[in-house]
Amino acid sequence: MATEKVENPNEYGADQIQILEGLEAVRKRPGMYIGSTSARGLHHLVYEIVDNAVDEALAGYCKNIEVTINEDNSITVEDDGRGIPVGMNHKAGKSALEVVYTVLHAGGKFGGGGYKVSGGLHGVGASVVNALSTKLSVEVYKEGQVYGQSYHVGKPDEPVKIIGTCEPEKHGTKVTFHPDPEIFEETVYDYDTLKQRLRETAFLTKGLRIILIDTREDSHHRHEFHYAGGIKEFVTYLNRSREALYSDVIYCEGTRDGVYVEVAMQHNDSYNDATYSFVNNIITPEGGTHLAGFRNALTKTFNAYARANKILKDSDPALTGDDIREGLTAIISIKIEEPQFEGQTKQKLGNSEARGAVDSVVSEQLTYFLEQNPAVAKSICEKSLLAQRAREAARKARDLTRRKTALEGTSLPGKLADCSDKDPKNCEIFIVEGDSAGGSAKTARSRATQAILPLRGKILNVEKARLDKIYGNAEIKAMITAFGTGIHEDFDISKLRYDKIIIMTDADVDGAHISTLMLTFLYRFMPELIKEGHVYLAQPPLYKIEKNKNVWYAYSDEELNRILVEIGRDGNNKIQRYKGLGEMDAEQLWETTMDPEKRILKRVTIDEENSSEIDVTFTTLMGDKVEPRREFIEENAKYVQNLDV
Ligand code: 28F
Repeated sequence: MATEKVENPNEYGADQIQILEGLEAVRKRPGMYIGSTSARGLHHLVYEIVDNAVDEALAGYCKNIEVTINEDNSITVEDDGRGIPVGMNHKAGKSALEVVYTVLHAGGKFGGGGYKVSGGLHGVGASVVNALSTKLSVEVYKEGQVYGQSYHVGKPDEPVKIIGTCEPEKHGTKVTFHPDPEIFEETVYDYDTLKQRLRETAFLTKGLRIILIDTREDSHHRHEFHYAGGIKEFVTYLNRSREALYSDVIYCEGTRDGVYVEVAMQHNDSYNDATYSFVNNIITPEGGTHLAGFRNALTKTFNAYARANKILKDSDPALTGDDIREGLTAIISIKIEEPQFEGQTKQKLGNSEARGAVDSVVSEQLTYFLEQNPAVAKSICEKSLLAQRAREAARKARDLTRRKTALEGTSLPGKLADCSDKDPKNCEIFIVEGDSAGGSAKTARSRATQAILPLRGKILNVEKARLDKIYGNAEIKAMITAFGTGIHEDFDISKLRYDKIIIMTDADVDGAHISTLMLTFLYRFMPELIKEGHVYLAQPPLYKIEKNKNVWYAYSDEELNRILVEIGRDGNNKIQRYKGLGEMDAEQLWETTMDPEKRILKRVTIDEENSSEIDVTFTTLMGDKVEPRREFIEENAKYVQNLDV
């Protein structure tokens, strides 16, 4: 039963054995506690510790949290809260501090049974972080004393003791941990990943200041996040690359049935719904009862307002939720004692009381806001009416295509060179920029399993177009019919005709732009294809190197240099820089980019926990505002070198 040798049974009671077994369980199945042991899990360690400090902030005692990436990739988190209690916990027979860091808390403050729910343990993860760290040390500042304890792989080196003194006014907790490289596949922290998450945490906890510092060599950074307006400022941030429809951010707040509800929203001139919901500061990518309550309140309240003010006549059909949410950016954030997460990935809130609480708070306060701000109310109603008409036109266009396909059978687009294998699992489709590259790809392909769909020129920017126009676009129609899945409410991933959708564009500025337009379309209209891992980017080579009848291909400048060093850089190499796919003949295209045995493909992924940031990226890159785009590209130059401003 015990996994530890016990020298003296009087020193180690049953409690301790259980603790060791608990931490052993964490090391055996780390995925159960932090989701994964990839880079994602590595970053989760930071969030677990920060969450504890945030809880102290929510309790009203902590105002500042500082997160430091140390030179050796260990992490230090310090807060100015009350400090974890250090006194004796009589039940456990040791300091409360030691209990927090060594006992695997089964339930914790917010329940959840010790299992990972939607990316967090809700402030009970200190012992988990400890179990997954080679070394961890914690210090508590209280009344001029510094208390401390250190651990190796979760086991205390010594009991909690006073290790020094500090200013009598100083109070708080500081933790440093070294993630165990035997557990994690990746032990290098990514500054931007932490930055995005900590910014989001600061938005969700108004007034809290979070400072992130990178002290590693060659990557000194510092960011400070502090939002007095909380989620109101979150909405302003999300809309910063869009034109807002009105200047106010609408804000509702209240507590019902023990559920604390906060909602902030603002419409912009785009056509997308960018609503993000959170429970206890954790994003719920699949929504749930809180989101349902919000949507119900929104639809009900706007219809009531539009009818009462004769914006909708008695004979007009009601506005749908989709109409009202066109161009809406919203944050719904609730705090609840015992969240119940449902669905396969446990990302959907199930508590029924949350539905009523959000509905009631939003209905009441939104009704009041609309009465007080008739100009804002009118502009939202008018945008919704336009959306209603566009949706009606789009529906007619779609019905027409549906009827057509019913009559003529599934007619695939004329430009598509389909593959002969009928089992989608074996099949892939290349979306190719330009007719000439399309021609080479058609010659090069393996006919049985590879289909080619050439697109002419730049595809429509769906970020700037309404549904009726989008459905009318020939290139988009061709893709939708080729994929076979349908779209929106008709979308059915089981009808997908290809396992891989491969975007193949030139390795230059225009090619990067076309890939981004394609990804924008897929992200907005068929996100499931990306989430399920069906979307890829082909990687054509940048250079061809020839020497003595031998041929090498290089996919980056570094690779070119490596090859040149290997084969000797002399007058006998002939280096060719590819400008576009069209410059390769069919054989070269096959060898370098299409042959499943040799090619490089990049799979496109969505980190759902970061979805608000992905949304900001797309609107910034594809939207109308030039200045935020320029800034974004400057800041992210290393990632988006190829995008034109
Ligand atoms: C760098 C990470 O973990 N900060 C924390 C507190 C404060 C209290 C607390 C934490 C007591 C026994 C559960 C203090 N005084 N930062 C942190 N600050 N935990 S974690 O209490 C935890 C309970 O077990 C605290 C009075 N009440 C609570």
